[in-house]
Amino acid sequence: PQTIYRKDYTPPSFLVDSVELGFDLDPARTVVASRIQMRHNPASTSRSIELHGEHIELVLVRLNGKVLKPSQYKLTAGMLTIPKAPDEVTLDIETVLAPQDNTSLSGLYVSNHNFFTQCEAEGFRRITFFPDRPDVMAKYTVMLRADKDNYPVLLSNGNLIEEGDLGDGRHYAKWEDPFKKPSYLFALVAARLVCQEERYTLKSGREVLLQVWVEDGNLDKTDYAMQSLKNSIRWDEERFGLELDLDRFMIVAVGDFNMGAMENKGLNIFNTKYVLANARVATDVDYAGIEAVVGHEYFHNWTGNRVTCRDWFQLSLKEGLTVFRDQEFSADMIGTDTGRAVTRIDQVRTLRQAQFPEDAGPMAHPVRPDSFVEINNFYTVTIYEKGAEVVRMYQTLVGRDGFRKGMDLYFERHDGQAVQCDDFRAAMADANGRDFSQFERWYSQAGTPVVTASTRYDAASRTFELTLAQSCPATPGQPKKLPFHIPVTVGLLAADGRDLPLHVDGVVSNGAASVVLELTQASQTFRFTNVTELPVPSLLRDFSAPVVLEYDYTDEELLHLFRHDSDPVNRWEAGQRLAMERLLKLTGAVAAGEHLALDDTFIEAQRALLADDTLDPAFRELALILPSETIIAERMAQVDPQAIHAARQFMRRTIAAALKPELLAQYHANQTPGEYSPDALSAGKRALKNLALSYLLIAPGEQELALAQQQFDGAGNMTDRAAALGALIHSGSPSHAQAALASFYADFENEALVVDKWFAMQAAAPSTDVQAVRQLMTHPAFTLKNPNRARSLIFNFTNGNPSQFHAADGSGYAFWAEQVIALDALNPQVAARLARSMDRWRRYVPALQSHMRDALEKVAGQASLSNDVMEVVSKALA
Ligand code: HT7
Ligand code: ZN
Repeated sequence: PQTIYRKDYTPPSFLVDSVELGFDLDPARTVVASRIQMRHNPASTSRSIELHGEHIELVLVRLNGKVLKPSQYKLTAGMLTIPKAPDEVTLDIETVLAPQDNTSLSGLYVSNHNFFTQCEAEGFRRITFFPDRPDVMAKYTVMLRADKDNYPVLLSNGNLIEEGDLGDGRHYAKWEDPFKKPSYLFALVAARLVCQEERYTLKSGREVLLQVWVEDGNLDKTDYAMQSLKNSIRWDEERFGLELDLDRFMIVAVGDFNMGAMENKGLNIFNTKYVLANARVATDVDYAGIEAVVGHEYFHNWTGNRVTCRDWFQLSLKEGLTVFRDQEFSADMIGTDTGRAVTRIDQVRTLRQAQFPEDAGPMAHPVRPDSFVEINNFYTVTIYEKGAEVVRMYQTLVGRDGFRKGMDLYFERHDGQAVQCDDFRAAMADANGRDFSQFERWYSQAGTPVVTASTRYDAASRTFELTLAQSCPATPGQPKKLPFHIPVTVGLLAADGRDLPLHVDGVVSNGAASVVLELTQASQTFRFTNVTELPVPSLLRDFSAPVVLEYDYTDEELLHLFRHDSDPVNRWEAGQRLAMERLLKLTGAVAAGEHLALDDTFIEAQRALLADDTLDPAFRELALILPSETIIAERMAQVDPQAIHAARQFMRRTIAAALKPELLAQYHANQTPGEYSPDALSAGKRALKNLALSYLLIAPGEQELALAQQQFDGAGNMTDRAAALGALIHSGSPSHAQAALASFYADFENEALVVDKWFAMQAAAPSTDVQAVRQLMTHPAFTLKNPNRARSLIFNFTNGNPSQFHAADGSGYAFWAEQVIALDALNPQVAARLARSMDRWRRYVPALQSHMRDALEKVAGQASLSNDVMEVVSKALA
């Protein structure tokens, strides 16, 4: 496969002014006619028109009215090239495709008898020949023709300008998008669907039509998506002064989808998972996901659509920024400081669980990569989540108002353009009079920086010195790194737990409780003055940069922070550090066959936190969750998954036994009677209650089993029902678990998203071995073709059940190889994601490593492997 380099970027040879597309939709044979108005781009030296195209049949191409003979163009595997074209060109192109055979879900495809498109990143070339690159922006007019009975609804981007009957049982609809857009934002839907719709008045007084389209039978599950859309529109007006630019905004839900959702202009297409919700079928986590993804796609309308990417190396320009925006939206929707902190803690957990491992593995890449083989492999946690952290750091450095000024300038300069990450950085710098040239390294250098802190207190002069040193591990292709520009937010706690007023030499601090220090050199010392007593430093408050912070805290200091830190993120962090130290020791003890023990100090701190009713239940729940097995593994030089699992289980069992009365009390205190509401306070209560339940069910007696069974039988919402089912599955009582699983399936077999949960919970249970997963694959409801279903069972096993996936005999890896190969034949994008489960194979104990290498080599040795999977496995093996 060919590697594409950022440095090789050249401007498009021809620009496109307008595109007219005509679709005669038929699942077996769809005919697409396109008329493209092009003109030569003065910025290019080439006179050849280059049109991407793949998996489609070219029927005809006409240039300025004349049919071209095959000798007048070149047709290779992925490209149609017309040499020596004149300045102004009208191209007519006809292609034929078979959407019903398209299992890749990229381009035009059929899902449950309906037509959908997915064009990002390079799906448009599976529909027609076109310069399918984001820096070619054009106006689109689209004519859809299809059978009226089977496809009563015909949608595309922009405004509906005409519709009618064709007389032969077919009908048509013509759509026009008034905005120029890149081809990846094109979409169509031809389907039997129904919609919830509402007229909504923007702040400016303009009225817009909002629609949420779903399959018949799902209209009782669209309220939350609609509400989230309205909240998103209002939030973007208020926080960023950005208004919806269209008269009509549509969301369409589809059951077969490779990712979460897609921001096509005016016609967002969503995975059903991020649209459908009611109390019966969706959990609190599902509701939060819907709010975040509806917001995310809506916010793309400005950050992504109005201002788009010059090339796919700039992907984080739109994705990192839009994730940051959806994170801020979700935090603002809760509205309280602790609510905001809870969302921040969740973001930190995701980074540590997924992004830090990526940054330390064979697929590590900068936020703005220098090369790729398959762009679909670069929709990563680094581009999205680390990209969002990079955007967040601007806000930390220039403040909220400064950030808004930077955004305003970005739109003033670049509305309607396809630009680069550097343009965003320049807008932030220029709007705030800042020099962000060193900040560029966050875009160009991969790897997670390590910041090592050391301190010195001098009582006589009342000074406290904080030395921060930074380094960054080597990553593929980048052996050496230069220092980053890192904002480190710091507070100092007094013995009574309060924040000391801060005065730092050379930094404007004015006696504040927190100060943002800017670490730009390899090592720097900051001098705090007038420090009246030996403080406990609270470092990297609010997780002010995506780094690993090392500081030699004593247990006493961590306990002090855990009890008192005014920054809830660092309060949580202190608890995680206390737990992690113990988990690492316990893991060592398990491996050495030593006696296991957990100290009272830790347990008592947990007890106090659990019972502290002044704290938000959502915060207490997060503070009680131990670092995951994956996060523990990242801290070990050689990973022994069985030892980690045993150590973590021991700790959970010990906590459960010691805190039983408190857990029971919290279980009862945090009930949420009455009508279900997904609001943050109720969801937090349920989370704490259900965490208590899961602890109580670790080694349950009859009473605890009865409690879980009662909750399962009587639950008025899916959060409580699924939590009870999970607790029963993990209880070690197969009879209870099997009965509950059977009744759950019987109740929800017609709800695809709930059946996904049913598979997922079993896949992640430590009692489920590879044989059991194979058995579940024979269940009539299982299919590899549906990405949600494949993820629910297979990904949840390989990524969510480490002690079984890493079985000593390598059977988990052999299973992985089989599934990657099988999936690759259907859907390379999804297969390549599964292939990533083996990224960190070199860190495992030697016996496992050799099984893992065998499995990787088996996949790599397959004939006709997709570029997607080939890139992942060859980088893993390199
Ligand atoms: N921008 C969207 C990306 C996306 C996607 C990419 C590749 C293959 C399928 C896809 N579906 C959606 C989603 C987003 O970030 O909003
Ligand atoms: Zn996005």
